[in-house]
Amino acid sequence: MLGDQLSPDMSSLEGMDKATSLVVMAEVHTEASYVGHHKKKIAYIFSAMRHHAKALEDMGWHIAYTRYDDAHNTGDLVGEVKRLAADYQPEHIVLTEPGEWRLLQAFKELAEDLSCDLEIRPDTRFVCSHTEFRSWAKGRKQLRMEYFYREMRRKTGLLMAGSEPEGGQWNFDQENRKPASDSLFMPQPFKVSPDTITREVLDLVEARFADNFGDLQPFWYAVTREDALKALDHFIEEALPLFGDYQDAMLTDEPFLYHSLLAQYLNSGLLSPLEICRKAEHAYHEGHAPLNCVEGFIRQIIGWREYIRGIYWLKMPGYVDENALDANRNLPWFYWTAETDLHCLSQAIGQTKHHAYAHHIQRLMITGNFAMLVGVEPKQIHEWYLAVYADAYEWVELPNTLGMSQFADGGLLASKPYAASGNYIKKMSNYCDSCRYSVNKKTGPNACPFNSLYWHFLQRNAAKLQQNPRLAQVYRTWARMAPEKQKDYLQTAEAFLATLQD
Ligand code: FAD
Ligand code: DLZ
Repeated sequence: MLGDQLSPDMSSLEGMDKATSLVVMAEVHTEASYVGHHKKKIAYIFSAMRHHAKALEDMGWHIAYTRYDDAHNTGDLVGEVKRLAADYQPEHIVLTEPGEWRLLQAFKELAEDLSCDLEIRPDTRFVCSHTEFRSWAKGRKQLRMEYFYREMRRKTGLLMAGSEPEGGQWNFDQENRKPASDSLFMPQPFKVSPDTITREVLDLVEARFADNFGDLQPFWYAVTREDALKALDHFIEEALPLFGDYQDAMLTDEPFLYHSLLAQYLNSGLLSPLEICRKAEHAYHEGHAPLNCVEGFIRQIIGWREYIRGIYWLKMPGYVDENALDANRNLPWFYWTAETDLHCLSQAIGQTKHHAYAHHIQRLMITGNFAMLVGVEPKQIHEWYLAVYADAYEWVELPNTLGMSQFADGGLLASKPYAASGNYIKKMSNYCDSCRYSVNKKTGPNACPFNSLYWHFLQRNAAKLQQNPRLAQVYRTWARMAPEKQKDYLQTAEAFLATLQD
């Protein structure tokens, strides 16, 4: 049972006899170091694993749990299975398929080596199976989330009035995406005090991962299913009624706004997608939360999350190497320190360091947008996102980064690059008020760098992007610009790019 398989109803346990089976779980060096994970992410996974092992034991399962510092720990998941298989001589080993391609390959190779049978079962915690996604995608010229999402609504019956969508529309986004005002009441996240198990893990992480990115303290995540359910109830009660309205907003020193903070619980298995969506749907039927918010929230989970997973398994293993825009700059060093005078970046990266969390628009339109505009190599920014967020596993992080935020798949996932100048940031946040750069200035040393980088990006990639119908208007604007103005933009961007340190 892997570190993100912490659900009570894993397919690997189905039909197994508690009396004769052994559940194997292992904290291992290779998983804790394939990228330099945030300290909080490691602490979260290890503590949730230890709590889950205890919960399974309380349910009557026999557990072989390898702790990170155990003398016999081989340091690797495959190594642990081999070691225990040699000790226990099982007739049969059962695994729910890993969420990451590299681990699935490793276990398939292990199966060749073992003297007993290794059965890999589908992960039934998702709404859409691999086969179903493949058959939906087959033969379509373009894959678009919106149509997939409608299928998932029909399949689950969520927010359906018979065969029609509740409220007569599938999507209420035109009512969402308002900028937030800092006078709004902000709900605080659900926080749990570390218990003895978590405190032991925090000591371990402090000792063994001292040089990893991020602040370990304060640590307040839920690490049990019971507490994750409380976090879900807290979100529904406090934040869901305004989730949609302020989904895309950003405010200085407000890292969470009306977001759920549930992705890490969902991705590691403490919560299931359908239980979350059913509770949100119930809040709508009870009159507690409006349709635009509940529909928007449910779409993120049965729409985006499932769609992203489908793309990952459809396109791996080649997907990770895609680089459609031939971007090759090293990741700027400030992504690890938050020390930059661009206030929006320092806010998004600073809270990432502190909480291992940033919400979607910060990931997409601040750190992702900037990396794409300056031309960071997709693999480097992919490894950064995989390392720094508590909810990051490759199956969900990679398509979001490579496809949605960097356009490195050439438009498979997004119909146009999510490139934006400072204007977007000004509209959706109050970051620009506290920035040393002026968002209203277009060129020169005091102008918001996003303004000139935007045009530099479009000009640099014109051969690849100007045929895109969704970019026709911006390329016409560029073509109509006076040559002196174009030169100013490009020179301002070049001067800024020359200051970036990796
Ligand atoms: P909320 O805003 O409250 O949304 C509710 C839920 O919807 C989330 O918990 C999540 O499960 C789901 N969701 C929303 N958007 C997406 C999406 N695009 N893809 C998948 N699920 C989604 N999400 C991850 O779970 N893990 C990642 O490693 C990850 N990496 C990302 C990298 C980039 C560059 C971008 C642009 C997005 C990434 N996302 C990732 C998607 C999204 O940003 C996070 O799911 C969200 O910010 C998590 O915070 P939350 O739980 O408060 O989400
Ligand atoms: C991310 C992670 C970490 C940090 N540590 C472990 C671990 O020690 N043991 C484990 O079983 N899983 C861990 N994981 C999760 C895996 O790296 C991997 O991302 C998922 O299992 C993929 O489905």
